[in-house]
Amino acid sequence: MYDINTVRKDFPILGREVYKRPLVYLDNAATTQKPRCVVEAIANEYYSVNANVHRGVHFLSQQATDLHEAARETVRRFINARDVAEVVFTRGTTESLNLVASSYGEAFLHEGDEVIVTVMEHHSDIVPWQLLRERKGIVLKVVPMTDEGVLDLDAYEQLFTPRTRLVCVAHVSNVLGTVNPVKRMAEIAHAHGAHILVDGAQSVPHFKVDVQDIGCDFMVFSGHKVYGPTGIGVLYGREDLLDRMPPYQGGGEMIARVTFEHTTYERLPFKFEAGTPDYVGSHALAVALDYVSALGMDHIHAHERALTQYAMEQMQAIEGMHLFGTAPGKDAVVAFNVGNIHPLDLGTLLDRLGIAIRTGHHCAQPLMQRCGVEGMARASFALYNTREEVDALVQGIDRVRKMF
Ligand code: C6P
Repeated sequence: MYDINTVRKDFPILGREVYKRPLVYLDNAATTQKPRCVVEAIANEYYSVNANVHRGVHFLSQQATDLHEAARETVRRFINARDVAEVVFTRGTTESLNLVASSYGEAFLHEGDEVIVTVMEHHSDIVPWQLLRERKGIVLKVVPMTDEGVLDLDAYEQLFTPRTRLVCVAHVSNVLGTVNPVKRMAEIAHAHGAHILVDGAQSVPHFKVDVQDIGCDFMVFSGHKVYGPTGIGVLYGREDLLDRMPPYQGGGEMIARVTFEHTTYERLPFKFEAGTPDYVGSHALAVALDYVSALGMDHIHAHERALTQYAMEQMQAIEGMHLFGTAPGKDAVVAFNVGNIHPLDLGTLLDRLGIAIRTGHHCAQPLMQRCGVEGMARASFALYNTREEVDALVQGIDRVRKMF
């Protein structure tokens, strides 16, 4: 049984007040709060294990290395990668995407080659490809969507040419909550001889993501959005591809042997992990993944889907409400505007009621342009949010609306 009251007790911050009101934290797509076990894992490692990994022969270094490599295995299991060689630790989704753009771009992309992105991508899955376009003259193509926020799969298929090399798609939109059909999109990409990268920043925290089942070539996510610490993230890549890609950065950890004449590189995944890794972060991420696994990703998903549906129903009834993203099966994110109220005003006034939401372009300006707005307000849910919090949001929005 998924007992929300027990679950909430694991997150001390949820008990605090802001402006003398109970905190209603609905900005989970930006970052999630951390359960006690994750915070304690960080403190305990610094208190009693801390040493640099992969270098020392001494006890602490070996213990820290064991925790770091055990974390890699936890991630592997969590996303069902074939081998730990396919799990690269990075600073987060953004660095993972830049790593692929830089390294895959170097190995596989030439002038005139095409990369397909979608209209609902986050800037971190657009700008690295634009930087590559400036460096290498690749061509960027964009999958359009319907007004409901559903990708147009016919249009997607028509974008492919013999020069298409890679597709990059958000598994779940951080604005619309649309769950994109990445498995089908992978089949189509592969049928055209292209690779596919799935941005799992907004899917990994909400439901089981199985990279082998999806059949993707790359998948990226951030630790801090899945109850882990900031500064740690993951790049999953198919081993044969990672093997053929050059290092992203040079330094310690990623080399086999260095002379002034010639350097050879470490085996996977270390080839992509130059410098001291965030070994405390990786361990704490593993603790977070174990935490959500123990709750059950299916339970978390069911809870959040029901909450999202409830929020959509309640919010729809508010006068002047415009909801963005009404795709069937949408997940954990509700973006909206109310009448002519500027989203920043809405967010600021809700904040005074203790309700934390995000406002603005959500790092998806091309999507804002597609929707014909400068910005939106956005509530996003996590495993610890309740119906009462949705009610507080709805009442809060209504109260703000009446002020205008
Ligand atoms: N979206 C949001 O409030 P980083 O910052 O590297 O952890 O994640 C970047 C990122 C990439 N892809 C998607 C789909 C995302 O949602 C995000 C982060 C946050 O929506 C911060 S802008």
